[in-house]
Amino acid sequence: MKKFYITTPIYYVNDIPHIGHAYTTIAADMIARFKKLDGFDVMFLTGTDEHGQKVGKSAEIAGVDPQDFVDKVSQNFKDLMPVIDAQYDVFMRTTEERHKTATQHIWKVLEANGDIYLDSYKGWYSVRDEAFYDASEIVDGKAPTGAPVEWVEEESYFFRLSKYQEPLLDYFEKNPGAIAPEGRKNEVLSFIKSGLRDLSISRTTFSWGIPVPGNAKHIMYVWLDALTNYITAAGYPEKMNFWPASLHLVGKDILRFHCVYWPAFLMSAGLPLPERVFAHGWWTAEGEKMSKSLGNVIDPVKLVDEFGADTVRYFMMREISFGNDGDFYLDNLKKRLDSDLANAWGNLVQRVLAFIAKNLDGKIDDIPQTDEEILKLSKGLINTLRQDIDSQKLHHYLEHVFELIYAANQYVDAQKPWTLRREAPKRMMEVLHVLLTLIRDIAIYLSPILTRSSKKVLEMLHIQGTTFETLQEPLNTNMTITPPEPLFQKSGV
Ligand code: ME8
Repeated sequence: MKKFYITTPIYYVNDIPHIGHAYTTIAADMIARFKKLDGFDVMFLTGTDEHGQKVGKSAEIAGVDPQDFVDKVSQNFKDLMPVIDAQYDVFMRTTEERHKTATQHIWKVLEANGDIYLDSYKGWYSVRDEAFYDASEIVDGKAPTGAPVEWVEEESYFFRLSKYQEPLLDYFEKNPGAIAPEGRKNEVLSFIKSGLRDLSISRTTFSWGIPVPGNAKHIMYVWLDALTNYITAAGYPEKMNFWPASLHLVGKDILRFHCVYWPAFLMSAGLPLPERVFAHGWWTAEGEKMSKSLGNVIDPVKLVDEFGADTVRYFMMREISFGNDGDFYLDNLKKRLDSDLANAWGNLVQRVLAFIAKNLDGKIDDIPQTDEEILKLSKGLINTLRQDIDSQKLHHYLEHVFELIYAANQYVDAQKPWTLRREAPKRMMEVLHVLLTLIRDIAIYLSPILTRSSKKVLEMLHIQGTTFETLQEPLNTNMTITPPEPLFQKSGV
């Protein structure tokens, strides 16, 4: 069985989860579910990043022991998963013992390869970004991200990042699909070309982290610790079952860490590089950057409470092109719910199933598959959708499925089963057979994103345990369709 390993970033436990965290997780979940239906052996990893100064400070402000603090906040992230219906395979916490072992191991390997040396660091550090910044990057006394920075002078271990400048450029030239979208790749390449300086990878002024092997005065840089989670989860330092990762999904804010530092660490450790890093865009809320101080942070739990997981998942993946930035307008979510989910998809299911339940006692004849154009369209769609998933064009995926939904609704309007019932009952049966097959196929195609309502539709058709192979099977007509409940409640705007 072909393997597919997909990851989200592991989220900082300095605060409760917000819609941005839900976003990456839903995207990864959609891809992981698709790959599972497509016959892959999938590992979907998510989790929490629990060390470092930022988390340590948050624990201090809360007046709680850091371990108790991270246990509590990490649980909030874990609890989010069933709410947004994200079916992860592994939830990694960087305070787990196996992760400490893996991180100390990789440190020793980098050291043995001559890539770590002791010196002192003098420069800017941003706790919010957990990043070192070069003086040339500081704008108006702030990091390029707008985060505050502080001056740091301390003894520090360094990683010979400069040594990997050419190998990285060479690698990305030979592997053009390794960073996407293209614009992000160009950003990474120009950052590397501007000259890589050795990277400080330990701190001595706080203690919340993994100690450097052999010199416990030093705590490992939180990004070396965090990035290593991707291989800890795969079994490192033992034999790894799932490595290299097929896809690291990240936000555009953490490109440098994933596309410069991480591949350089892996090269030094003699490990293969991830096949692809895809950086998606950033959500704002009704035109503003989401921030605690503005009080406009969107809580995914409240949103799901009000609209249901399917609507939130669908909206986030459909509303903006995956890779671009987007603005979260509640009105747009309501519009999508009403027009796409309720009026187009919900109505197709409703009108066809209700017709069969009401007029035919829920029974249709077992007639051979008819040779309708629309069925060919549906069967062929899987190839397009595979391409959409493999290029992370998640919005196109949904557009393509909805084109089929619109075509199916037009087919109902054109064939008029209610007229055929009187005039040509055999043809009516053919049409309904086609329509139920289409509804089954669409529900399967939508199941990576509309996880709950697709399951409901398949249950209405008495189908269980589908994969994409089901698409090629004839419809089972040995069942009774009962009057359907509406799939979606309109928002009422
Ligand atoms: O960076 N729009 O954790 P983090 C879209 N621990 N995505 C958003 C978002 C927004 N407004 N806000 C957050 C870290 N995200 C590190 C990662 S990985 C080895 C360590 C998502 O809690 C997006 O995926 O700050 C972003 O990259 C991530 O959350 C940052 O999460």
